[in-house]
Amino acid sequence: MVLHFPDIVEEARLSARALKEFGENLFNPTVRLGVTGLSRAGKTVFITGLVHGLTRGGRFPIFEPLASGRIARARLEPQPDDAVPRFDYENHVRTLIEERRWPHSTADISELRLVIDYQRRSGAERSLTLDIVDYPGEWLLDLPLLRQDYEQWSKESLSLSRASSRAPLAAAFHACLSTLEGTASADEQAARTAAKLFTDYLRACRDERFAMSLLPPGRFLMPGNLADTPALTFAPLDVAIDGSAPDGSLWAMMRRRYEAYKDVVVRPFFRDHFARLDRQIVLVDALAAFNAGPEALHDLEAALTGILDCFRIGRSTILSSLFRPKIDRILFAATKADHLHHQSHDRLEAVLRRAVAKAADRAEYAGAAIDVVALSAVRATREAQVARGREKLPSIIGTPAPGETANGEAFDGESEVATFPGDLPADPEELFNGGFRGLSSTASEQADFRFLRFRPPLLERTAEGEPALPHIRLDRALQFLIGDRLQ
Ligand SMILES: Nc1nc2c(ncn2[C@@H]2O[C@H](COP(=O)(O)OP(=O)(O)OP(=O)(O)O)[C@@H](O)[C@H]2O)c(=O)[nH]1
Ligand SMILES: [Mg+2]
Repeated sequence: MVLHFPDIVEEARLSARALKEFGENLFNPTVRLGVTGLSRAGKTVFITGLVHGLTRGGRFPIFEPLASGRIARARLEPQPDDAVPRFDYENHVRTLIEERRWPHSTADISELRLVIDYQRRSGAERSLTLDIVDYPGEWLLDLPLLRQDYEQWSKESLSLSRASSRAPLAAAFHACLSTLEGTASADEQAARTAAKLFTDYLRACRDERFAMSLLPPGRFLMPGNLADTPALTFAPLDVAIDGSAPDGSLWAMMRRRYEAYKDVVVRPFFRDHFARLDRQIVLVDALAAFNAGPEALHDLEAALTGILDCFRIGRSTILSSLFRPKIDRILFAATKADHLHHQSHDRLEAVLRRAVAKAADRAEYAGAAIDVVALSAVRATREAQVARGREKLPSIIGTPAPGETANGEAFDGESEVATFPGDLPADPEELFNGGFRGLSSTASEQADFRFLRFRPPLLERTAEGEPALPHIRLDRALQFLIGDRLQ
């Protein structure tokens, strides 16, 4: 493998920091847990539910250290990284519990430190520090760019944009592309127009209706303070994969900016965040993909493979085995399982397992344990059997958010409804080969291929304050992610 100079510098920085953290870890055992997922996957709700449950002694029967009473308490403490925004936990709890609204979208990285005081199985009193890092999955999907040069990336992203499901969304960009000549002289306006149309295409792919998952460069859709910088003003061009860009050409300009994107965005993310994680949970809104159809599901599968490859990239591109990225457990979680009756939860897990299977084999080989769970971090529904004629249908009951509609009825955000959410197929293959026609309980011709959005649950206050938020299988996730560190 050829190591480029930036990689060597990167390696030195990583090693220095890893050594420092190794020393700190000896005195103060710490687990850095990465929480990621594409936008709207459920990251903010997951962290809020998890921290709320841990700090208030929620019902976590499968999380052994808590269930067996060995956890004395969990408390928030100031986080270690001064330059990373704090996860706005208190506000999110208030929004969920008092306003019964879901928290707003959060486009940036954030962090929260939780200290868990517990008793070892041997009886000794200990503390484990859990640093939870919430970062957008779009950033993670950028990591493969580190292995690609501009020409390779152009070829790959153009061929993706020409695939049948995406080509209609990329029509305007393709029209622009056909007017561009890579060897023509560099032109700022041409670069800006191409970058804008390329971004529009990426945004259209992400649209809920299509729910496509594979969209690097991720920062194009969430530019933050990099908006309008040259590092975000480039697009793929039809150029020879082994050719070289003439000086002063549009191609050379795009190429330089693509490299700048890696320097300004991707490498710092790898160094400052990704390489420091010990454990990782990847949240997936699999239900949205099911409802968008098999193409979205294949897209999701490709994105999951890409994500798992990122964990491998980390391992294989870093020189020293001592300081390589250390993620040793990866959990894939299908979120929002409360949209289904519990009879379908195992099926939801089976589909996700099928989607990560191929890639998981390889990551396991690379030394990380992988598991899959279907969960709901904040459960918004209850279950009931609803009679329809002679049949009893396994249904869910919840309060649809104001403005939601079903079968022509608009909901006011106050009244509860019972709906039959539909079953997932017993055989996951049906979802992948298109045999499955969506879960919506409305007739397929009027289905808008998505679920009713329910409000967060109404909680009764008790004498000790608010009760823990209800959830589904959050305890199983915790047991896998940190159970072994609390023995
Ligand atoms: N019913 C239900 N809905 C959920 C659950 N978790 C998330 N949602 C829904 O999914 C939406 C997105 O959840 P967030 O936690 O904000 O997702 P995110 O990944 O942080 O999204 P970004 O900040 O936009 O990247 C919420 O607004 C809810 O509508 C859950 O456990 N149950
Ligand atoms: Mg969020």
